[in-house]
Amino acid sequence: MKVAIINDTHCGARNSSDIFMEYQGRFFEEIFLPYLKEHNITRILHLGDYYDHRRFINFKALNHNRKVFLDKLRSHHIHMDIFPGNHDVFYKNTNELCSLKELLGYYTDCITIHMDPEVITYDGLNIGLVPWINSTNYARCVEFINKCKAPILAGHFELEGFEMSRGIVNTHGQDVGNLDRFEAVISGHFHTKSSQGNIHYLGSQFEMFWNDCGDPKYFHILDTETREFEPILNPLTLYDKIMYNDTNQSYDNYDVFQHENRFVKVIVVEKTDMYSFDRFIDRLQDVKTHELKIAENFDEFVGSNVEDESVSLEDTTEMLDSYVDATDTELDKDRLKGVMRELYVEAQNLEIV
Ligand SMILES: [Mn+2]
Repeated sequence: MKVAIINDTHCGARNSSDIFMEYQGRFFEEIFLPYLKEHNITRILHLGDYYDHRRFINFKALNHNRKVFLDKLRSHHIHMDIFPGNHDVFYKNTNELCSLKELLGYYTDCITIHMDPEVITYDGLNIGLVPWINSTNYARCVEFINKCKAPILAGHFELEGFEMSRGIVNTHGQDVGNLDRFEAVISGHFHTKSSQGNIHYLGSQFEMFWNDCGDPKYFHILDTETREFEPILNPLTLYDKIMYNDTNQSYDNYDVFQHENRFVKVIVVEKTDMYSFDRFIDRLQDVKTHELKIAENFDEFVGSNVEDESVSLEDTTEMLDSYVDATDTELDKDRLKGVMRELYVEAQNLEIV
């Protein structure tokens, strides 16, 4: 038997923006539900964060989600097991007030909400489910984890040492008991897919922020016989980064229309021809994008008047260049300088979410 696993779907994401609502709708209608139909999959396990906002939801997002997903579960005879993630609960110290209980009540014929840790069985395979752990249910959840006999554990864990988003590691995790006991631990919560040993963060199914750009998103299919989790890529993305460097390519024939209806960030690595750059940006501005950001450093504005500053932009890029120059390596140093510069410009424009 095959079970589809989703997590962190965040209905109502980004303040219930129509852009994200439609993007999520397309995933359900064009990718996820057709896949289930094609492979005769009628069971879904959701690892929490069904809704985005802990305290409220917009009616339009709620109505849209019902049409593109919940009503389809019923008409396609699909059953979903779900437990709350941190975004599904109102209070930080208890799961008692939970949006899943408030909003999924009309769907109890096709959705089972698991508020407490328990073992469920899919075709003979036991899976331990653990809801979002807070101070009220902590002892109960840890005791369950330490005694659970199921080979697979599923939760919405906040574990130390795992990436929260790509490249950013969580440094203040929760001790949830002995996870080594399990053949596999799967978890929602962090939106980038990563694994360490038997523990697997599955990552969200959508791009929701700039730090999701270039980070592939998947849903998963559990085969209860082989106990393997197969990732299925969601090909639908929203964010594009353009690394502008006119020393290694011409932008005269660049297809700007590929960025239509997308979030676009131009990261200026090298700009030697101002005229070409302006023409490229003009063409890009004529395309209907959701957002167009241009990230560059402003070396040209750091002149003699700021020479006395001990730290300046100019110093940093020069320092990076001289560092590369001083490095004893067989690698292409110009290419290395370009990569360092990309990272530097991007780091200056990093968004904290
Ligand atoms: Mn989440």
